[in-house]
Amino acid sequence: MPVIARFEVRHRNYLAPNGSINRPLPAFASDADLLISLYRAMVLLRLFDQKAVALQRTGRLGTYAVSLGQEAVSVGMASAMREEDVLLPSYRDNGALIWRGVKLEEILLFWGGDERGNCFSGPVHDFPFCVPVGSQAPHAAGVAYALKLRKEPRVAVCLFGDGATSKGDVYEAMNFAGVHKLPIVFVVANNQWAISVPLRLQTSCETLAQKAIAAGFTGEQVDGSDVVAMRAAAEEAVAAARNGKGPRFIEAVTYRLGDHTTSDDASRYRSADEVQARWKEEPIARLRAYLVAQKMWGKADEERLASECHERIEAAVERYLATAPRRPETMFDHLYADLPEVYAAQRGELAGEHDA
Ligand SMILES: Cc1ncc(C[n+]2csc(CCOP(=O)(O)OP(=O)(O)O)c2C)c(N)n1
Ligand SMILES: [Mg+2]
Repeated sequence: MPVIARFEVRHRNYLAPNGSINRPLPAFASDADLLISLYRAMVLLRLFDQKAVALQRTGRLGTYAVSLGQEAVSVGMASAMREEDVLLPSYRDNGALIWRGVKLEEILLFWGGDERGNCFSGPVHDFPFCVPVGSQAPHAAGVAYALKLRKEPRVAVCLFGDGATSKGDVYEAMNFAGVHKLPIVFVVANNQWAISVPLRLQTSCETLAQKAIAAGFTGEQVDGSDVVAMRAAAEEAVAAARNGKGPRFIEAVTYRLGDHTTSDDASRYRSADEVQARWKEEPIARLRAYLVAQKMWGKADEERLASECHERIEAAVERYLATAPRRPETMFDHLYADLPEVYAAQRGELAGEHDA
């Protein structure tokens, strides 16, 4: 029987785990300022995560999901977007939000249970954190459809995890995007785990990138612990989508070095040896090794960066803790243009109780 179709999936990597170069770097890597800004963003995110966990452990923050080990994914993606592009993040994409101008105290507010955190300082057209797994994918396809109808040269960037790739929402969104050649980039942060479910129980595919083939567009696998590779893949995919070439799919292969969230204890379902081995690949030490070898970065820079991050984080925490909670009756405020009588009564009751 004749072969009627053949497909291939490419893997992109530039920096080896020890910071040496595996293949010629993309053009942007000659811009030391850009590489350093990616490095700074990843370090800020890691230190901010540490502080957020400390706040949660001392009862001053709700559940929180760290990006430990996968900082390069959200930072690399966001760095290739334009302000007018639209970000549709999951709950683990703080790196992208911060890059796009969301304040640290706004992120803390949201995870502290205050919806005002979603009314953030990033682009107003960006979407809020999405906690229901994969449900941002159909939203993203809808956004991209609107951008195409309006003939606006903007791109929707949708981030989700490996677990989300088993959801109908993600397949449906990808299929729709392929049919209509929408300006959208789907990015899966394949961190090998969906809470306690390992990748081998998520799919029997060799790659997640190949899932794009069924939707009729290109899927690429990228070393998601190599921020240079993430940025390069993002640049190409965002440019293709902006230039009318339709959707792209990026599988960022990385590893979740931390617990799923502060409500999880990963030591109950995976070995310390597995985690230890993966620490050798993590993105921050990798880029630092490259920058130091190129004499772009040194010990004094590292110390200055640590103290700058520390000050910025502490100031944000102070502003967060000083924010007075909303009055409970405000929970009714954005439900209806005209609040039905039954809710108006409840609102009044709560307001009264609160004053009492
Ligand atoms: C629709 C839905 N089902 C279940 C959950 C509970 N849940 C929260 S995170 C998660 C795992 C998601 O894993 P993955 O997509 O790999 O993202 P990661 O947490 O690894 O970033 C699950 C099942 C949820 N939030 N939403
Ligand atoms: Mg995952």
